[in-house]
Amino acid sequence: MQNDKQVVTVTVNGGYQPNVVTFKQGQPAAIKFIRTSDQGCLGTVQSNDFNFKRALPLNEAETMPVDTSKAGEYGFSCGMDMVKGRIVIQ
Ligand SMILES: [Cu+2]
Repeated sequence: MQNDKQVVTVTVNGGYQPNVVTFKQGQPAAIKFIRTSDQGCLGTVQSNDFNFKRALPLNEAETMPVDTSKAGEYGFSCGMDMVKGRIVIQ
């Protein structure tokens, strides 16, 4: 179906896996973050591009809606902006 929601799960375990997520422009999308390890400084995830900032309790999913109306490259990161991931909308 054309308007199926695109949901990608990103595992947070000292880094982001995957750390590049691709979505189709114009279709509803979200990233589901699941932090499975308290390694590193990844207890918060944020995206200035999508006006999102959320704590990530261990082993609980947090969903970030992604606005796919404009093609381009966007980012997310840990709370200190050190560990980064990319979102590609095309
Ligand atoms: Cu950090």
